[in-house]
Amino acid sequence: RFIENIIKHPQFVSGEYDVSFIDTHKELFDFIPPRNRGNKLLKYIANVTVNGFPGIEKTEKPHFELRQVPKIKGHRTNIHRESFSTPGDVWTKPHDEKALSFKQILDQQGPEAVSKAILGTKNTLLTDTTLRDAHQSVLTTRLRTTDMREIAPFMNETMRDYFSLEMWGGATFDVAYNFLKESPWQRLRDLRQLIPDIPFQMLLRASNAVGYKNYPDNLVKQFIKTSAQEGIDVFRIFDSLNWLEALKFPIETALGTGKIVEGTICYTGDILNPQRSSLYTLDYYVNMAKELEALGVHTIAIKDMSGVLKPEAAYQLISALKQEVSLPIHLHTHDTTSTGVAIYSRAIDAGVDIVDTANAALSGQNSQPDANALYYTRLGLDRNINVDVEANDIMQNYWKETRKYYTPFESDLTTAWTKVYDYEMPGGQYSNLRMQAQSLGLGDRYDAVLDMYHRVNFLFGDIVKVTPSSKVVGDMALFMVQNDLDESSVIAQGEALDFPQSVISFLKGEIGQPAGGMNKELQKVVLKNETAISDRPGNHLAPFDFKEAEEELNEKLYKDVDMNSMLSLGMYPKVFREYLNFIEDFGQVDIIDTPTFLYGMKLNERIVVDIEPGKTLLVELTSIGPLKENGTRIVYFNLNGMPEQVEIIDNN
Ligand code: 3PY
Ligand code: ZN
Repeated sequence: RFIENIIKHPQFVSGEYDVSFIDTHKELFDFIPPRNRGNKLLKYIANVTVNGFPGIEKTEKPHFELRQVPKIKGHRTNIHRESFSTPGDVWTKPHDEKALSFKQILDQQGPEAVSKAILGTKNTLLTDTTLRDAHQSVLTTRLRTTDMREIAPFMNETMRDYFSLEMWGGATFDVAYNFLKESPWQRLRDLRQLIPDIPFQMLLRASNAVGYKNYPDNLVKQFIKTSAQEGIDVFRIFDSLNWLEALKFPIETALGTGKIVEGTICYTGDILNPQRSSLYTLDYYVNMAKELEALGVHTIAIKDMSGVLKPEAAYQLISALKQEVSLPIHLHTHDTTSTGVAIYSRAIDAGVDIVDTANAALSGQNSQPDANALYYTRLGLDRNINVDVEANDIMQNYWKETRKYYTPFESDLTTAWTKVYDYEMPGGQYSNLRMQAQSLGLGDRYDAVLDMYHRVNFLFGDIVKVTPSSKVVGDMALFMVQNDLDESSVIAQGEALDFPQSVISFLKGEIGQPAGGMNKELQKVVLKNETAISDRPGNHLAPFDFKEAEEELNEKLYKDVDMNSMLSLGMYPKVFREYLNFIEDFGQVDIIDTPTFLYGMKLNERIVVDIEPGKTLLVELTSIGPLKENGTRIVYFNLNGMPEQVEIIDNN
């Protein structure tokens, strides 16, 4: 790198150098790995202590109780499994060390063997979403890897019978870089190491991968391959318009990895109410499931992202699917209306194979239903779920305390909300849209925005609403409320209006084709002279240039450029570059405990940071200097007993 830095230097290239060239150009040494991690860490702590954390109102660091981290050894000796040997007991399959977990079946016998094993299980299986959708829904995706790592060995031990842990994908990828300043790839690697026995599941937004727009085919393909290599076992693949054409390519690619591919159908409308829609009928869902089965997927998921599936609809839908397709059926819902457990219970009556639950402490509201609540609901009935209720109770204590760290990121959907049946809005969107409305000065008209969200859905021809199509509906609703438009005036005045970019993109066909086709009148006024596409957006995108990405990263990274970094740059160029700059300034902050990461330190507080195995830093904040004229402050620490100081800009 040193030689490369010299020969690429503009002054060297132009021949304008002399013997002092190396001494006077410090940047030539930029290949040296960043040293002094301790000092960078202090800089981060000083900065968050003085300036606060984005999205958190600046307060004194709250007091948190010491968190009990359950240990496997203690657990094994403390818990008497014999106490489960009563009728209706979930342990129809005793926790036998010799019994293969689904991870072991997958690794040893392949994905088809997993499908068969699922179908051969008497009870309904579980996917735990605590590490992905649960915190995405109730804590705005802010759960940090360090808080997952602590409890991971216990999860591995006590959730061994689960079908999978959903722990990656969806919004977790960009939020990790953007807000938590940590690498999602590192999360995957760390957890994989700590949880070797349970399949890892990710949510893949078809060709939008883990982003909000269609990516070039070569980028999507490589992303799927690398995710599989890094530890993903189950790809839950959905398209935000349920468009089969968009699902084929990522499904075929994922099938090529030898992992489990879950063909996913987003549930929309209401099969119990034929007046609601002529599109989303029972036949529509059964047909789509058959089409997915024909593509060779291993399981079928019904993804009720907004929590609008009613218990009786779940019964009818799962019954029909169990009859018409021969694959395991996996049901996902959100507890927004508070009917989640009832939905799953009826789905179990209908023979559903797997359902998605979360740990009690991160369940309910707009998250998934609690696993233990479902277990107790099913007691005395023929089919229950495979769950260790006692282990879940122990984990609940851990998650309950952990959740308190993230209070500022709590969703405001804290109560049951049956209005979601009308609005059909994914739970995660509710708070985001409210924030968007506030930033546009529409905070006091939020009810009008919600109502417009419902109307825009029908203006668009009644579409599936989930990332990213849900954002298009939200953006259009805000635009129409802001400009006092309704369904007819938006068409009448449309030629003269500048529509939001996401709406233009949707009507151009860039996120795909909705089940009922586009609203042609609207399309005409929104697109003006531009033309729409009706085939796969990937057909129109130039391939991603991996070579160029490698060259750019070579300049920035202090290690060999790996595929993970190139993929991150390809999907999130701005976010990833900012992350690299942050790391340059503050080092690897994922090793800091969450209270300190979010709230900084109190005066005279001491913390311990494990910087690497066997290397610990003892940090004490000793004082904060006065504000200087240049807007900076000196913050004083003891680092392993030695005085240290860092200067930071005070942004207050
Ligand atoms: C996501 O795409 O992140 C979702 O959770 C959709 O439901
Ligand atoms: Zn979900």
